[in-house]
Amino acid sequence: MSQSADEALHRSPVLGPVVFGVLNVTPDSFSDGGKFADASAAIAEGVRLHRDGAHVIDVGGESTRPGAVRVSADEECGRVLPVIEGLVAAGVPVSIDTMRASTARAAVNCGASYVNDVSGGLADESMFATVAELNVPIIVMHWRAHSHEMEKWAQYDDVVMDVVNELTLRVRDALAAGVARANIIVDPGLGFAKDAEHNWALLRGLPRLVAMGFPVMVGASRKRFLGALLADDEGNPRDPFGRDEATAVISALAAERGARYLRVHDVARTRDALRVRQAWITGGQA
Ligand code: PMM
Repeated sequence: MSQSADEALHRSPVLGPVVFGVLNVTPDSFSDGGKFADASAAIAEGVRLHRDGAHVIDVGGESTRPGAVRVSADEECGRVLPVIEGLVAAGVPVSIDTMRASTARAAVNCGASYVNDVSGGLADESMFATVAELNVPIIVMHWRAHSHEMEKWAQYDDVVMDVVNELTLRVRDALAAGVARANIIVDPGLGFAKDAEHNWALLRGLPRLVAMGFPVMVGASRKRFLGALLADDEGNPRDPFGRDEATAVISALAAERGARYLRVHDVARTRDALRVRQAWITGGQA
């Protein structure tokens, strides 16, 4: 997608947010792990998500689920680069979900047009300088620690204020490294060193994140706090695939409160929810 097309999409309150379709090329992601470990199956899934209405496919080769251990850079690149090449060849815009500058560079060289760094530049000190040089948009997510130890960092005074303050520091470092202001997207990082209460507070406080002055991405899709919300009478959490309607509702509500990017697994349901919102705004006019 060209920069101008993307801008047209994410600046219009009527057309609504840019939708990123999640494509985890990992054996162990919490909701879709293992399904797309083979490159051709992953490419076919990315093309399907694009047809469902994803503007961009977010390709990740390293699981970030709570407790996950890291994979090597070679392993990560071996997983994602063939998939990115295949999607780009099929005309599908791609984002690379990585914490490594070297993987980001290789992915952009293969045609990826966004870098999605869940560590907000903290895991690899050369990430921001690399992205500045590559001159692509970067999602700077709020993050405190790697997945194997993030749960012990889920402590906040006022989670919205703390996340805004910490993201402000990350953005400051990105700008200092030469990342263009127009290339910065921020993300509260739902579920990353956050429990359910923190996630709901961040969604409720979304306008305070929007007030930072950067487009905001929300990634609530299939996350554990939705499983807990939708638990059965015995308290068993809803399984990840049963969380897609809840995710779609969050997509519409988040768009209403100013989110400009949504990262979801079930693109079709989110696009439907956004169409309902659009019809609501326009009174049903096309
Ligand atoms: N969540 C996950 C992975 N990458 N990227 C951004 N920007 N925001 C998120 O909330 C986010 C992310 C974890 O979810 P997954 O295992 O379903 O990909």
